[in-house]
Amino acid sequence: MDNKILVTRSSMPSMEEYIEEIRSIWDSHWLTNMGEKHKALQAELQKYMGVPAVELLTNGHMALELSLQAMNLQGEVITTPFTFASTTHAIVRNGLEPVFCDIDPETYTMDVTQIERLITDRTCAILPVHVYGNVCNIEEIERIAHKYGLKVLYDAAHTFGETYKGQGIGNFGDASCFSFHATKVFNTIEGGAVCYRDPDMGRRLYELKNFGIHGPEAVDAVGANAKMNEFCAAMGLCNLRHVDEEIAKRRAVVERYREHLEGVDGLRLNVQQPEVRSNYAYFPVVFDENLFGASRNEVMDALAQNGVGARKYFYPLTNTFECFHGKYDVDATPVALHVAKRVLTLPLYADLSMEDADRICKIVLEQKL
Ligand code: T4K
Repeated sequence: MDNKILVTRSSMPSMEEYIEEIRSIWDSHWLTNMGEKHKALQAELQKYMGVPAVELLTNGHMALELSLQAMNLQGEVITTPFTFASTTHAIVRNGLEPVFCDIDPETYTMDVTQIERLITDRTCAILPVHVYGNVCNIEEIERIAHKYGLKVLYDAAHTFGETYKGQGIGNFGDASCFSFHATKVFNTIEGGAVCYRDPDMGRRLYELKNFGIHGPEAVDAVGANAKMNEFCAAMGLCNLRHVDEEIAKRRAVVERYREHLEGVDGLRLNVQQPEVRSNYAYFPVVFDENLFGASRNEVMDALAQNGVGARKYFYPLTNTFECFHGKYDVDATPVALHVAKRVLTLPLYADLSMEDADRICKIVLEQKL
């Protein structure tokens, strides 16, 4: 094992705690298909997230894909290219057309002033991303969706545990999709969830995640298999006990980074949103080479030479992916392109030591001319 620092490191309970949690699985031999752990995690999460309903799934991507399918949409979906591949792929894999909206230069979330001009008679939904845990302009998105009769599905993969104006972040839009991947603030190894309000949405999601099976002899719909298994749910039950402490530790790292990097010419640190209780999911820094004296790539290389693995989340933009063969006009989202070319997310996880945070900042600042 080397002592490299990677962009993140999975949170894990003690081995003893996990073994204690999974012990009953050896008694029951019940490994998957909505067992006791699944039921317990679902109930715990509903409380913790402060939402009316939550459905557990195998991962955040299937949460997005099946939510779009459950909404029974056709046509165009307005979304952002400044995101992980999953967001755009979920749209395309549903036979829907992504229409890319530019991003706001402060929050990197969808620029709501650009949405209305992208609406056509084929638009059926808006799929914004609370990227890095930065909350979208929820009120304006609701207003536009209401005015044009559009569905709203939030990609909330980065926002587990956040609140906006005191309400759990899963309460907005028609549904919100969360990722519980190993790299996230809260993980179930692999996993995801959808928070929703409409019971019909819940019924449809359940069908889609379990082959459309309604009873031993009743298959009423064509569904996939996207059930969370008992070992993943058990990991979630353990991690949930510690998540507040984990978020507090992440916050301390973020504050340390800010002490070193705030106010440095040519560095733009992530926005702090007063009405959001943050989960400190990511620490993106946007480098202005002309002011700072070194480019994002030069800083990334310098960090790598010192065993520090920062990442370019989110470069390249999804609308430039090779799999789309130049189908989308990247010049239509100039702010997203500008940020994607300059952003670097620094390592961030609960157990990152203050000494390592200091060392990372020192390497970054040494690149400054
Ligand atoms: N929407 C958005 C906006 C998302 O960001 C994501 C996922 C999704 C939807 C889809 O959710 P999921 O279907 O994944 O639940 C990672 C994650 O795999 C992905 O979940 C995440 N977004 C994305 C932003 O990051 P990679 O390709 O960068 O992961 P990887 O394997 O390079 O890991 C990054 C670092 O994490 C490693 O350097 C070390 C650490 N790590 C990784 C793994 C796999 C661990 O500490 N433990 C681990 O088990 O995509």
